[in-house]
Amino acid sequence: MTAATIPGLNGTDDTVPTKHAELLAWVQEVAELTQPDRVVFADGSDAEFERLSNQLVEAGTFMRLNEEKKPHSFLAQSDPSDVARVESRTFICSEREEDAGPTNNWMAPDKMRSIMNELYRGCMRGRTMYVVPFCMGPLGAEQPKLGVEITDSEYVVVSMRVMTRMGQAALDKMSTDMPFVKALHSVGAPLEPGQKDVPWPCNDTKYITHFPETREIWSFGSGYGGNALLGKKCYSLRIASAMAHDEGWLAEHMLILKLISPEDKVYYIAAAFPSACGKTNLAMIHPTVPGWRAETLGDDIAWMRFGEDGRLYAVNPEFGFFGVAPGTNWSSNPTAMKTIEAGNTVFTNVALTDDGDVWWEDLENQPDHLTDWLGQPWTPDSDRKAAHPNSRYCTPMSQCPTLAPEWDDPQGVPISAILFGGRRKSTVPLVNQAFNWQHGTFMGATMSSEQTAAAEGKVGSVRRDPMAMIPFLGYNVGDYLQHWIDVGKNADESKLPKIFYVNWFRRGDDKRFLWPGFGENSRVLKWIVERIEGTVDAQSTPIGYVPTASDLDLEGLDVDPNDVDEALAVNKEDWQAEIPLIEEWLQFVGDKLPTGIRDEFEALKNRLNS
Ligand code: SAT
Ligand code: MN
Repeated sequence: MTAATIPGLNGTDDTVPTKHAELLAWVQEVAELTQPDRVVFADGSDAEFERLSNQLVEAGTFMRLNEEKKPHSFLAQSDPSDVARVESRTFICSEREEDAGPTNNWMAPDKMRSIMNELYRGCMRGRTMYVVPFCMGPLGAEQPKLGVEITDSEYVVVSMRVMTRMGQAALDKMSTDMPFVKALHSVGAPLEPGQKDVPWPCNDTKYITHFPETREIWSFGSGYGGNALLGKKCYSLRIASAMAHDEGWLAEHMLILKLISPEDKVYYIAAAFPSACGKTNLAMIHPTVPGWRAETLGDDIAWMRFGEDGRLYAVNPEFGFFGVAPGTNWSSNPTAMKTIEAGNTVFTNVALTDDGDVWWEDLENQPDHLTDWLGQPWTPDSDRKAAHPNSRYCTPMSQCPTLAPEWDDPQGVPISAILFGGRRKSTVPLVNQAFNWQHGTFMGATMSSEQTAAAEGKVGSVRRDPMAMIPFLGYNVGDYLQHWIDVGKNADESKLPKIFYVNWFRRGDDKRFLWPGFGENSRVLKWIVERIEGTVDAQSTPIGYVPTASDLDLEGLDVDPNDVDEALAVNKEDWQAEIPLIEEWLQFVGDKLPTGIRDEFEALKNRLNS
């Protein structure tokens, strides 16, 4: 393949920076289909970031923030219709419908390809097509997990540079024939000659589609977050979960946290909560229990494989944080604030202050006047939010002051505990330990949470979200749960992580939170570590092992002891009321529901009735 066969190629010196035949053929095919004015290979350099961010400023997509307050940082305001993942437009296009399962939208791959080929035809006219090589997880891995995103969005290119190991280094790993995930993205807004662009091009028709068998992603119409930064949910969860199923590992929606005891003993913990339920806050926790320290390895995704010693090792495939801004502040998460303030941060849909800084709900020092995320004047009297509830900061992980030194180690870190959790006002206690791996899998399988703003849908309604993976499964949920059970069966259970279920969000009669959360969650983490070490007690309840208040280190905690008791209570009537809801969910999973999960459900009912 020569440069001349790629229409519009306009790389740095008009030569292609790779000899990877399959990649070049694909680039050519996409360029012929989408008809961009230019094709550029992204190299991931500082100069490229500079050039593209200046271009975005000129186009009105980016606003450069006050250099003293937020160095080298930008604010983007999206089209008001393009603000979150669109689950109703997200598809798993496996050959057989049953392989996508009851929780995913499905369409036959051929049919989807023909619909999308029509949408893609000429869709990059008037724009530049970027070829963005990237690697999920450390570049030094024995088998680096490579991908290439083709996109017509500069916003995506600069965001991919923050969120992934992007550019020439990833391309070099691909050599001439390494397999890679093909990820095609277009905002779907071609420009006629002379037509002026809008600050946030997108299309009312949106498709976020995955072909798990061929490990491909095709996305059209949206420029935001998980819809467009295809290394994140699309690759690292939907496609990777299918890879993990085939290859015997786990691709999970989990943070990775390092805890260090006063005796300097290290414990790594992975935790799955749905989007916008505090994963980032827990990943950056400042323990309030004296002598305990914590470091951060990841806030959203964990890939876990067995090491030679039989333990489960986790790596974070990402390179940056794409965190929810509202609620983040100097008291809830000072580490995130410091990471952001170090600069190089892209904000989307937060509010702009009059002196060129950003603001969002719950951030300290609320100004008297702002420009809100829609570009309208805003004052504290306004009856709408200044920042969109799913507004985000996109910031390099390397700037995180609590980053664990082993964060880029291809070996990963051995996990001692897995936490599941969600947002529940009632029923679910502060913490609860599974009896064993299969019971823990059942806990994860029946996880529930109140809907947040991270996806379209009614905020607050309870939905089942197994392992916080419902929106991110690349295959049938029944097969997925069986895969979890099999992982346990094939392992030495004594070396497997212990499984816990937490709920920081339980409320009392007057709706107040029963547990203060944030740094005080370290008291729960301490109990978890002591359970791993076998040095602390728990009550055996019908739902699992639950501490009493006296099992927790509550020294210096300023809360009503009755609240702690209430936060820990396992109320049989509440759980009996939960049974039909779990039943309904298991029915929904259908034929592929593993017997192991059914058995655990029967055992739970028996324990509640005895
Ligand atoms: O928009 S993203 O999918 O990247 C973030 C999230 O929902 O967790
Ligand atoms: Mn997430």
